[in-house]
Amino acid sequence: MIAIYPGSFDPITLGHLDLIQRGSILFDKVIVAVLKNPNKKPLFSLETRVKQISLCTQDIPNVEVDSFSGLTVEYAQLKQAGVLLRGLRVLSDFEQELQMAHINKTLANNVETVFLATNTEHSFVSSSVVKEIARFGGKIDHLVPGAIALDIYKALQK
Ligand code: COD
Repeated sequence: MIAIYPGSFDPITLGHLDLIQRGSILFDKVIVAVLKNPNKKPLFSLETRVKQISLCTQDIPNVEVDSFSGLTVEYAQLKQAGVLLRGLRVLSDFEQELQMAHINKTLANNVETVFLATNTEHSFVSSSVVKEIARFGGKIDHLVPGAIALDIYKALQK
C-alpha cells in the first residue's frame, strides 16, 4: 500500500520526520508531498522544501519526496495511493484533521486517511513554533533535523 504524507513542511520538523519514519514501517511506500500553495508566503520555496526533506529522509529507502498542486486526493489517485497519512498532536489538530478527512472521503471514496498520534517527545513541535524561536535567535536543534537548522536561521535573516 502506498501512503501520501501531504503537508506544507515549512520547514520539516522532527515531528514530521518521526511520522515519516513510522509511516515507512507501516506502508510499502510513503510519498512526502509538499503542497504548492499560491495563497501562502512560505519561508522556503517549494524546491528548497523538497530538497530539505529529501536530505533528511535519504536513509529511508521506501520514502519519496515530491510536490503537488490542487487537491490532495487527486494527487493520491494519480500516484495510486490508498492512504493519506496525517499526524495528531492536540485536540485542535483532531477537529481540523477529522473535517479534512471527511471532506476528502466525499471527494475520493477509495482514499482513506490514517492518523498517527504524535510521539510525546514532539507533541509541541510545529513549523510555526520553530520559526518563532529561530526568529529570536533561540535554540532549535531539538526541534528540527540537524541538517536544516542553519538554513532556517539564514532564511530568517534575509
Ligand atoms: N507530530 C505529529 N504530527 C505532526 C507534527 C508533530 N509534531 N507536526 C505536524 N504534524 C502533522 C500535522 O498534523 C499534519 O497532519 C502533517 O503533519 C503536515 O503538517 P503541515 O503543517 O506541514 O501541513 P498542513 O497541515 O498545513 O497541510 C495541509 C494540506 C496541504 C495537506 C491541506 O491543506 C491540503 O490537502 N491542501 C490541498 C487542497 C485540498 O485537497 N484540500 C482538502 C479538501 S478542502
